[in-house]
Amino acid sequence: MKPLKIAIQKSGRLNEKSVELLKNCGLSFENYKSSLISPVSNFPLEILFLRDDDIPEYVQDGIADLGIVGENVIMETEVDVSYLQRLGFGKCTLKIALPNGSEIEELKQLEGKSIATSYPVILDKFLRENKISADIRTISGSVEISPGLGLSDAIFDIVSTGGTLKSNGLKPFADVISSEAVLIGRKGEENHEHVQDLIQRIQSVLRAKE
Ligand code: PRT
Ligand code: ZN
Repeated sequence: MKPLKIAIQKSGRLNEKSVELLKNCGLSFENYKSSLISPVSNFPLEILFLRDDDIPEYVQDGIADLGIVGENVIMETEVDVSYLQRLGFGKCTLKIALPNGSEIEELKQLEGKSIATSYPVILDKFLRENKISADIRTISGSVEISPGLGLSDAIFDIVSTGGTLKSNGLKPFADVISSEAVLIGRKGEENHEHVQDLIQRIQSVLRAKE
């Protein structure tokens, strides 16, 4: 039988915890930074190391059967995948933040303002739900410096400790979604024997941590 494929982040905030989780499940594999694919020697599984942004689509399209990625990335890419298990790491909140001196006090005062973000889909949905029409400026990184440069009135970005907001003269204003790393799977494959086996191993690792 063909081995399953699980996609995890190649490098970045979720890489180490994803590798640790799989190792704690008893899976034996090499974690070379240079390789994009690593076979597991004691389970019918291969590990694909990818940019996190690509993981949801790879799983939706069946290039990978499973993936470990932040919920924020899944929501932003609007893919159709199964949520199999919350993993308890990579926790963060996506927030709208304002410059310290901003006169904005209520959500509706964002009407007509510009908001810089790397998450335009999630922000657009939130603004629509709140019947606010604002100018979403999509930028790929360093969103926090945008108000200081006069490029936007507000930002919408990932926050964990809030230190980055603070050091850029920004303050949290509205929480939009909270996120953590989750195990996702291709639709229709949830009951595959090895998928179930892996979910059970992951659940017992998580239980042992409680
Ligand atoms: O290279 P690749 O595309 O794979 O990685 P990436 O650079 O897109 O993502 P990465 O590694 O930065 O983050 C991966 C995932 O970790 C995100 O999609 C979130 O689900 C999750 N996560 C958890 C975070 C944070 N916490 C976080 N703090 N992602 C980003 N941040 C940023 C935050 O925006 C700020 O700029 O880290 C900075 C520090 O945050 P504070 O609030 O602690 O100062
Ligand atoms: Zn990314």
